[in-house]
Formats: sequence, C-alpha cells, structure tokens
Amino acid sequence: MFPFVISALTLTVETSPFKYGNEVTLKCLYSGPITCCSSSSRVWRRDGTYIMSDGVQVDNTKKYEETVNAAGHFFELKIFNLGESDFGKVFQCQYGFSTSNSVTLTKDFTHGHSLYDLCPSNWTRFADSCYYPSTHGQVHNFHTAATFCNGHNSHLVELDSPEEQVFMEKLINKTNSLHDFWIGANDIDHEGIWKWNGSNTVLNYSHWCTGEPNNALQGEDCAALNVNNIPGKNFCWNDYSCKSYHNFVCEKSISAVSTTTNTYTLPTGTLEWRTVARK
Ligand code: MMA
Ligand code: CA
Repeated sequence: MFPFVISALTLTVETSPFKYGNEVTLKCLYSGPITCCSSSSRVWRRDGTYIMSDGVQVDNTKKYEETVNAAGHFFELKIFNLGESDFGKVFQCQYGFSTSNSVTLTKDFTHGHSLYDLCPSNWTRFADSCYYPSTHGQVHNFHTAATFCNGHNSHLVELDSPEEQVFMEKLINKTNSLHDFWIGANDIDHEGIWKWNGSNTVLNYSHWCTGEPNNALQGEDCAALNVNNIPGKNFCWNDYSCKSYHNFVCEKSISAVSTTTNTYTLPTGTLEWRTVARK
C-alpha cells in the first residue's frame, strides 16, 4: 500500500472566477521526499465521492482532466465548463493516506457578468433567452401584454424554431393555465403579413392550428398559443382579436439580463475553506 505519510497536502484554486462556462484548476501540492505519483496513491473527491486518479476519465463528458507534475510536487485537476452541478460542491485531493483541505466552488459574479448568468427568478432559460409565462389569472389584451413585457426589458415571445416551440409547450404546460397565451406574432400593419412584435420581422417559422389564421369575426390580428383541451389543437397557434384577454409569454435575450443582474440576489464571495483535521 503506501509506506509513507505526507504530512502537508495543500489544495488551492489556480483560476477564477467561477462563472458559468469557465474552467477552473485545482492544484494539490504535497511536501516530503516522495516523487509523485503512482495512480493508486492519488485520489480526487467531489462531495466525498471519488472522481478520478492518474488521468483516468470517470466522466465521459470529459469534464475533468488531471495532470501530474512530479518535479513540482503537485498534481492538478482541471474542471471544464462550470455549470450548476459544480457550484457548492466540495473538492478534496488525497495522496497516500493524507487528505487535503477542501475547497468549495461558489458562484462568482463579482467579476462582471457573462452570457452564462442565470435568468431572474420566475424566468426560465432556453438557448440565449429567458422566458416569463404569465401566471394564473394574469391576463391582458395583446397591447397591454406587450407593454407589460416591455416594462420588464423584454418583448412578447418570438418563436423561431420547432425546438423553441417544444420548449414553450413544456413551459406553458407547467402553468396549468386554461387560457391561451399571447405570442408576439401579429398582422396589425398589413392583413395577412405576420410579423413579430419584438423584432418587427416577418415570421420565418410558424405553428398555426389547422385552418388558422382565419381572421374570423370582426377580424383577428394577434396570435396566441392554444391551450384549450381540444384534441389536435394543443399548443398550435390561432389568431384572435387583439382586444381579447389571454395569458402571455415574455422573452428577453440573455444579454439584456446581464444589465439587470443587480436587481436580484446573487451569492457573493469566491471561496469557502474548510479545514479537515488529519494526523
Ligand atoms: C373559433 C375559430 C377561431 C377563432 C375563435 C375566436 C374557437 O375557435 O373560428 O379561428 O379565432 O373562434 O373566438
Ligand atoms: Ca382565428
């Protein structure tokens, strides 16, 4: 086994800040006469769980990479693409029987903002946007819904792809609303020319229900996602009178979020240290 004891093992974080998408390197420095390192003598742990040793990838996403510097008496663990699953986790290295102090990766927003920042609470991330579905009973006509979104640095949702449509269906499903949801599509300016309210561009994707848009009754110029429980009609789009009342969804790009991060609470500080008593 290990016929030696390393008396001092120090774990330090070589790179920061710990922001979404960044990478971070943990450096495990040992003292003593031992020349690093047989694979069985070193261990990395995350929250007490073994990760890897000797560069062997346990995680096939290539999330971790280990390098060894025998001359420098240290070995390092690089963690790629920091995400939610990394924050708050306690990392520790072990050499022989000795265990290092621990470091906790804590979200660091003190070095400015990145495109990976979180959406505000009640907004949900998809691709490069945050989405807000109005709550039960929060109904508006098309114009006051658009005004609500504008007031929150956003616009009525613009659905540009089948993927975004599917995301929207799941998001809306969670609200359990019986009302349809306004989206940004409208043909207010020219009958039959459908445009997005936010970007003022012509639709390049649509998901109309069969027979829609039909400009029924006295005219219908604004589109909503259908959530009525009519077979075959769930989540497809219908045009309605812009004066009718519906739920709605706002969308803002993640870059719009970064200018407003000071309006919600974020963790502060960069590192927490815990001392592990080890003789
Ligand atoms: C029908 C249909 C739609 C129209 C609504 C208006 C229930 O669906 O004609 O196209 O928009 O009525 O309420
Ligand atoms: Ca219609």
